Amino acid sequence: MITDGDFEVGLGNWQADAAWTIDTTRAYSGSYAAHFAGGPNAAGMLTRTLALTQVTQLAANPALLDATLWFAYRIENADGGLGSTPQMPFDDWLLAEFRTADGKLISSLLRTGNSADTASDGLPWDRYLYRLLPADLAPLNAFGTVNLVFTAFNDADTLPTSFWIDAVRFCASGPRQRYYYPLVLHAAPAQ
Ligand SMILES: [Ca+2]
Ligand SMILES: [Ca+2]
Repeated sequence: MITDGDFEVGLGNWQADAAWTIDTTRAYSGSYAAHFAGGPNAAGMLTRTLALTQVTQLAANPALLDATLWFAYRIENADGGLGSTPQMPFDDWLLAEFRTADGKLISSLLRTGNSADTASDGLPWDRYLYRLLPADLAPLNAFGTVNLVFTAFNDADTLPTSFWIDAVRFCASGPRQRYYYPLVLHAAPAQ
């Protein structure tokens, strides 16, 4: 079974810009997590392509109830800046989104950053849970293959914000069956 959502065997099938690496200093599960190293103008995307063929079949089945996306994330910051707009009150930020293979936004999942719940003042790890109802699954089904994308960015100052992602799960469930994210992937991981 493929289980690269924990980053215990490296990036697996995740695609990562240089700013995202596998880190051993922080982990929610096991000993490793994906880490975005903050710094002036640091930017990078961490992407997992999800082939939703099996989920699509499930969605066409009225027995399907819902799907769940779950992950843990951690914010450590040295920057107290509040950005320039009420809609984006961060100097340094992290987004989680579903995007098409060519980068178009399908749905925004999480928008957070340096002024949100940080490890120094709040929970060491925040836990994200999103329950996708059939209406949420419909646009994903239309694409068949979608990217789960974490995008991180730091502004130009020398006050960094670093982010960690770990224990990513995607689970589609019906009344009698439960399919876990690793089982709906087509490709074997490249170690
Ligand atoms: Ca881990
Ligand atoms: Ca900053």
